[in-house]
Amino acid sequence: SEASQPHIALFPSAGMGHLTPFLRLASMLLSHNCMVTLLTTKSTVSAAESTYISFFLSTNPEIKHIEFQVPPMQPSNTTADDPFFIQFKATSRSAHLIYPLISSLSPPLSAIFSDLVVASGVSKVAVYLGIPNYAVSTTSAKFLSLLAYLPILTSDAAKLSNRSTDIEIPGLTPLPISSIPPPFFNPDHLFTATLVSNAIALPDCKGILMNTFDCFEPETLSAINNKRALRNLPPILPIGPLETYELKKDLGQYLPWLNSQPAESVVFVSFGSRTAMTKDQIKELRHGLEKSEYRFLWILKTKTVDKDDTEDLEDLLSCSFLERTKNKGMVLKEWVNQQDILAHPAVGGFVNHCGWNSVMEAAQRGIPMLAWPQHGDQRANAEVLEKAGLGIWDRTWGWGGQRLVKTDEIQKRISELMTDVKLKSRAKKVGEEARKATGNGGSSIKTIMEVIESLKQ
Ligand code: BUP
Repeated sequence: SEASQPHIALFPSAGMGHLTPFLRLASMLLSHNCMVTLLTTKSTVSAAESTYISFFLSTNPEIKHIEFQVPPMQPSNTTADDPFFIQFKATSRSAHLIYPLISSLSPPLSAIFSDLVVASGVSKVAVYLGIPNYAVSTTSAKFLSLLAYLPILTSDAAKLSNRSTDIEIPGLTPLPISSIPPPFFNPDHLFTATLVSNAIALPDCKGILMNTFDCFEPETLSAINNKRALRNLPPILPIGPLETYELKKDLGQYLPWLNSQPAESVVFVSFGSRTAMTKDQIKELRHGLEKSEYRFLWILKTKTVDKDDTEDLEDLLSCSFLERTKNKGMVLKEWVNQQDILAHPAVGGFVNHCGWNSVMEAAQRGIPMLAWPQHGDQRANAEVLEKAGLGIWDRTWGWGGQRLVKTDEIQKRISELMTDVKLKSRAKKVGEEARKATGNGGSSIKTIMEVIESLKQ
């Protein structure tokens, strides 16, 4: 009956890193007999987003889809910025426009699960509708704690810019200043301003749903939930690693190639959907991979937005490299099904930027990581996965582009990633814990079930 079937609106913000956990959440809610309405903006920044949305809706026709038009930002003051940041801001400041689109849905909504980056506008809408709004965080609990504290931190610019040591959030392990994303030092930066304006609304949310699990970040989760830190926050609800769902059949060459490689022999290299490395850094990585002598599958991006990524592989890597390594490795400049690659028995290690979805996907499979954080939340995330035993991180590599990481350093760390038996067994253990959390009676399943239960009338 309708009374026992909650109707939940999901509202993700821009980028695959935000869309992916929402689609996984949608599929999970459907499997728990919820009704789902998906709210997306009329145009997306990347081609990947619109492809995933269409495919997901076509395979889940029971989902109601509402697209809404986001008035564009004035181009004059935004030209220099990352297109994803512009879309964050544009969506955030227009979030209240969803009200007329969702106020007369039938059956009426029981709750909204909205991206943290639109929390402020959506919280007000939820009050009007008399329903709870849960924020969905697409990052680690560690970085979320920094976001929650950001309004205080940035309210006193001197406080942040005079710092040379750690950021101390009372009740939590200090965060090294080197892990604070550089834009946070400028309160007027588009990225910072958008996050601050939404972070102040977190206390108005009913809870914060997180793609993480108890054993992965025990300290941060318990400090917040036991009110030893950030006392104004609502409960943090770890419901991860969010289960992957079936993607479009992959016609790429890499799966047949992986099928013919020995178990755990391949290094999978990917820096997520938004990281463009410099040509010089690509060159060092290329030499490092080749010198390490491991088999590899390397996904190469050279532009922030996929639609702009038109450069030829041959121009980027040299024909001789591709020729020399053609039996050993594969380099692709295309979208792949990362979740399927990480699940493949041939993959033995993951060189990655530490986007939080990637970290959770590796955790779920117990794949050891070589963390190479590039920007945003990624250094904080790297610290978390290192501490959890999922991977290694060389802090001296800095942020993406901060310095050129050389061939020999890369070779050394890749070898460590692929040969360290202790690392391998710790990572396997993380995989077991992750699957326990999402298996029958696991902590993450219990948490989401309680939320769903509370939404039944
Ligand atoms: Br690239 C790529 N295929 O080719 P993150 C990514 N993904 O399936 P983000 C693919 O996209 P930032 C590809 O599995 C993950 O679920 C990947 O999210 C998938 O990083 C998602 O890992 C990417 O959170 O970078 O969003 O690319 O951290 O900068 O937001």
